[in-house]
Amino acid sequence: MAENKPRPTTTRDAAGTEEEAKKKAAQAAIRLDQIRLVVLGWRWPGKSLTGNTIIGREEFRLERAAEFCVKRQTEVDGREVTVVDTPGWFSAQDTPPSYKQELVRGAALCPPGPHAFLLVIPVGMFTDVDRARIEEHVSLFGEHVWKHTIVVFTWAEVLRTIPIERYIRREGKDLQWVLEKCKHRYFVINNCIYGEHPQVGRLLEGVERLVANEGGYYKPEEVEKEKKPVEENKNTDRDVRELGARPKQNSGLGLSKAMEVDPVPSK
Ligand SMILES: Nc1nc2c(ncn2[C@@H]2O[C@H](COP(=O)(O)OP(=O)(O)OP(=O)(O)O)[C@@H](O)[C@H]2O)c(=O)[nH]1
Ligand SMILES: [Mg+2]
Repeated sequence: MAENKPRPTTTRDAAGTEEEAKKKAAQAAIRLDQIRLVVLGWRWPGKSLTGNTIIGREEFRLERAAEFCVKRQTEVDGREVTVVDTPGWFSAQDTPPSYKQELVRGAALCPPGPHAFLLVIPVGMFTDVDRARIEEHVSLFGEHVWKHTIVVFTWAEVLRTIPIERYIRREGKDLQWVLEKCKHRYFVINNCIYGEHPQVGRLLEGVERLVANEGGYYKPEEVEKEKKPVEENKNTDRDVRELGARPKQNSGLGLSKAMEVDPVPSK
């Protein structure tokens, strides 16, 4: 029967297969045996549930306002994956110093340093205050943390058929500023899916590409180096000494910068 005959390979098919093979080879070349992740975000956007989705089990408790970091490990496709869940920062008031200290401790819980920080943002209204709070708290890890950060969107089911790109455009400059800081690395996670599903593998491949592009993992000791010029020039206050770099002032959008790294594919 005609439909059972092998299809003649066209130039286009061959080019497509070659492209596919190249992609696979490139991904295999940057494959890591171990992946260390720190999950960040304000309170209640789904940090712990995202951790559970990655681990594939209910390991992080979905209790409200967790105060301490929790570390869990699993194996995904032959890789040892470590996930550190952190306390969320406060949205409407100052985050207590003890929470900030615990947050910063998260990076030290997976020595020699996390490969990526997953900044969890729930799909919904995103304001200038959200942006400022993210900047303030992510900066506790030093400016170089942005090179290792991927935005992970939760609650994406509320978008129904709206593509995430349209949501990002519609939310405007504040959300776009965050994505620009992360070189447009983002991933849409479906926290309603547990266990075997290719989304976790795809997220980990995105982390591997980040590590290849940025030249390694996040090194906590670099925060000290960043702090030095500030300490030499100014009398810093107690919080800065205890917690790392001082939160920056808003520093504009810089949206004209070209996309340097492919978005982490989310589908
Ligand atoms: N429908 C839906 N529910 C979610 C999603 N992510 C999280 N949730 C729910 O939102 C609530 C908060 O999730 P958690 O993972 O505990 O949030 P968290 O960020 O760890 O919260 P804190 O530790 O208190 O800061 C829980 O009831 C979750 O089941 C999502 O993507 N979709
Ligand atoms: Mg939690």
